Amino acid sequence: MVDESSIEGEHLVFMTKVRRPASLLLFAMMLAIMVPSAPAPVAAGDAVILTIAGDIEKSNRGAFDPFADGFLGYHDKAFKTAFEVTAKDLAGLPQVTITAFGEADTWKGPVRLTGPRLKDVLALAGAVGKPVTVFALDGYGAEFDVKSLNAHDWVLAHSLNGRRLSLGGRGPFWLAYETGDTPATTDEEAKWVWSVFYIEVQSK
Ligand SMILES: Nc1nc2c(c(=O)[nH]1)N[C@H]1C(S)=C(S)[C@@H](COP(=O)(O)O)O[C@H]1N2
Ligand SMILES: [Mo]
Repeated sequence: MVDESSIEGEHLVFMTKVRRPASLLLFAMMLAIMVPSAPAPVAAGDAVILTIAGDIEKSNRGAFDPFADGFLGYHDKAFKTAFEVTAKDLAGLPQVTITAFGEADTWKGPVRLTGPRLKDVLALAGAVGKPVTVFALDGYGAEFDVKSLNAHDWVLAHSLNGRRLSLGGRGPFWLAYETGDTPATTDEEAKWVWSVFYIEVQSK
């Protein structure tokens, strides 16, 4: 049998002890050592997940830096002017969901892709009405003149069937447009760049 009165008694003694200022301080110090602060999330909202460079009107970072921009350097991308886009920036833009169907043999059927419109993303950097080249992690790039940018409602998708695109999958972004259930031609799909991480803006 547990004697409840004695437990309560001990508890009271403990409480009176920690209420003394010196003990309180010691208690707080011990807590700080014992309880580690929560680790930072892997992908924080302020993580840069896309860089837009070239002939842009808004810039929020310096020129290409061979140290800090190691992966861009690996791809021989150098620039004077660029705009860093964070996950939070993109989350603040209107999100659309499209049904996209490609031709390549890996496709089993149409998929749902969700993300902001490419034009809204480009507007963040003040890159409106200019040709762009969209580059992927594997080095693949597709060029878009203004006409081809306006020919479709291009979506820079971050999610596939409601799941965030992964690095190693087709993330961080996949460029596509609405096709409905009729697959795009291979020529069209060649512009559907997946694993997008860098956009170069050309002068008009
Ligand atoms: N990152 C990246 N995106 C890409 C490609 C690529 O090689 N790398 N190929 C393009 C081409 S030519 C086609 S037809 C489609 C389909 O590619 P998949 O067969 O690799 O799915 O993706 C397009 N997007
Ligand atoms: Mo292709």
